Amino acid sequence: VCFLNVAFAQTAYKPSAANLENRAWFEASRFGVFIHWGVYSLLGDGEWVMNDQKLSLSEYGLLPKFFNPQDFDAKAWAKLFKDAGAKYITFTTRHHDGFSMWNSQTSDYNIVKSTPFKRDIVKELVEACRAEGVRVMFYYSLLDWKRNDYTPLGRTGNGIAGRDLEQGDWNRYIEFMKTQLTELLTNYGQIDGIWFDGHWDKKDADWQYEEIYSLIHSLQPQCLIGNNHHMAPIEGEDFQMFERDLPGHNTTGFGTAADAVGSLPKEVCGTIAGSWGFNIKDRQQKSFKEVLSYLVKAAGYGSNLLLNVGPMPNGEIQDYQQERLRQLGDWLKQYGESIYGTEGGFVRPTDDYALTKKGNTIYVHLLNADKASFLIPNFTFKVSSLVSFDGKTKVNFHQLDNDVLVLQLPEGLRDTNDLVLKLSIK
Ligand code: FHN
Repeated sequence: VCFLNVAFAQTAYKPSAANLENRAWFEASRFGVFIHWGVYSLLGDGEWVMNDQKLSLSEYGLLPKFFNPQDFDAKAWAKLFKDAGAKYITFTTRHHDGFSMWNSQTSDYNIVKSTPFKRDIVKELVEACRAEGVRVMFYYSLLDWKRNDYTPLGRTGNGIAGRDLEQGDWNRYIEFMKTQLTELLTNYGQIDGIWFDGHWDKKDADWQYEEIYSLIHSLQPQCLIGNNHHMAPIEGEDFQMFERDLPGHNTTGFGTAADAVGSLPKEVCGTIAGSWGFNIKDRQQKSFKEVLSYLVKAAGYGSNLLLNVGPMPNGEIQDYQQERLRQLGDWLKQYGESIYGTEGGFVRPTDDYALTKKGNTIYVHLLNADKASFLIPNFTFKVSSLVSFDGKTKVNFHQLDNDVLVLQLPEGLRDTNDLVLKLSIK
């Protein structure tokens, strides 16, 4: 027993001081922009096009030859993200197609060596965001549809013609990923997070996370690790992520049960469009109210929102997606204090309201303020005053014995997107 304890103590992950500091920064940030962009964007059918359209490796391999996004302007993107009020971005350095968006030395299958564009997009984006004070995290796919050494244990992508299923070499694949992660964390300055995805393709494989995670933390101790494995966090991870669903919800089928929501910083990722990568059949565009509610409810759960854009093949972000980001930015300029640096999770948000807290102030976000009164259950604080966000209008309230807070909105105090009230507690 003693021996086991010692062994456990040696391997248990203890985040460094720099890492803990970065977790605090991350939690206070509340809003980031996710970017899905790669050679798949050329076909305008989402980032899964290779798998969905059953393209062979040689067919898909034609795409890099045409990837030449002449209108890509990293500085303009970075300014847009800054204006949106985003504190960080998470960029797809490599999605499931295995194509690297930086000048990787591991193979020629990358932006610099096999496209006419020849520019290191990761480098340009990192530099531009840094200049705007927007931090950078890297999305990195564990799943790979191209490499032969990935295949023998795999499932997804086995239908892709041109892969030699016999040639698998799992350890070589892990070594390859380590080399790539080392490049990403050595050549681009401070990177604040690695965002893994694709674990679910091989749930039973030995992903060697202990080694991979310690490599990341040894290269950059502050770098936060998250893994979209759709499970409760495992040893070595620094934040917990939720795909499309709010923490503890499971409308997508791969959501996380309420009891799997842990105490690490949280992040919900979601789209402005229907899909992540550029899709010309984009019929599920979210309105401003929808993206705002997403952000506000995420904050009400004590979680960040990582809101995705899918830039076009020419390097531009679609107008309506830019517009949503700017609308959020304008809103955050006015109401940011009710989102950034707040706590959440003390009252479960609904479609009608979400509550955030900073010190003795609670921000009550009313998402359907065309109603005249609201009942908020499980409200255990004692209220001393309740006013409109600008402090100019008093709002009537009373507290029932069973911890229900009753709000009565005066005529004229309405906001169809999100009416924010300020409540002081004793
Ligand atoms: O398969 C990916 C998908 O393309 C996208 O990257 C999302 C983002 O969370 N993650 C995966 C699905 O779980």
